[in-house]
Amino acid sequence: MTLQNTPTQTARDGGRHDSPLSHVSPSLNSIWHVDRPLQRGHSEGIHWQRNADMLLGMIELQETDVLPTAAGMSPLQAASQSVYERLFRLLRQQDMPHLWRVWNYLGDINGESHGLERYRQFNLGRYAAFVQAHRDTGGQVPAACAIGVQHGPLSVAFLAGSMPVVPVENPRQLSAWRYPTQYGPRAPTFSRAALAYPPGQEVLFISGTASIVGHETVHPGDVVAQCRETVRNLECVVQEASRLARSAPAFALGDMSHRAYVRHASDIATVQRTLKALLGDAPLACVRADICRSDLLVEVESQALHSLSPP
Ligand code: 3EB
Repeated sequence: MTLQNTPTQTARDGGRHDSPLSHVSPSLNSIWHVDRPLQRGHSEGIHWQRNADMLLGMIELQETDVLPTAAGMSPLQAASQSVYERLFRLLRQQDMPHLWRVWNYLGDINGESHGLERYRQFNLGRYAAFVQAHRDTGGQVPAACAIGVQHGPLSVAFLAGSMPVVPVENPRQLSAWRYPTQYGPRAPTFSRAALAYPPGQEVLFISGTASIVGHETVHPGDVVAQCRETVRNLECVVQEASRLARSAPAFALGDMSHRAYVRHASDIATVQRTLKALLGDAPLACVRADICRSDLLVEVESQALHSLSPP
């Protein structure tokens, strides 16, 4: 059983997953290959595919299709809670308990309504669903990204497995689940990276990583400096992941594949050039998207697959 992820657009046997953003750019189309037959289904509003070891799901929910369940709750908060409640119900029904990696895409992420930025509304709903499902909200949490698109439904893709991940934090950054309330009433529920274990493999998922040191944005307004700080953060997470990893040799940024989300289209060439110089020949896709803090101009997510030698 091997897992492969290629940035191509060609579907092969096994699993194919079109990212919610694949209509925006083919480089956002992520295809996971597995070499054993998959079972497919649709339940809880989620399209999913699974084998014995892991499950890949995708759900889209229109905010107008969800009724807020409490006074003052925004439609996005209600939709976010509903998406994650469905996700956790599916994982329970499928006996696939461990959430590995989540890709969250929401419209107008920095917009404000109900007295709160929409990303912060999303955090309220996500957090509530983790609590409702008796899940850990700090420590054992999945790797993730939360990215803004211009419009469209709340779209969440996820990978889950029969085996738990080893969460990885970044010593240069406060764990996001410990962020103080200046970033919103509920902290985001994700780890800086996760080591996941399909049979015979070790997969490193690095969450969306940005120019944040401690909990503060550094270099506002300077996209090149933000790129450099982001790479320093990636290096630090990779080092921490390698310390916790079972596979050898250590993970290295130059052997991973990367995707950069860039706030301003006019910065894409600069980001491409700056990151290329720091990441070498590693595959890098740059796409336009909004980032969850309005002062962040760029965010990078990365992944690598190692095979584990048999014991
Ligand atoms: C940060 O470090 C940048 O809410 O799931 C990165 C990765 C970010 C995931 C999420 C948010 C999320 O806080 C933002």
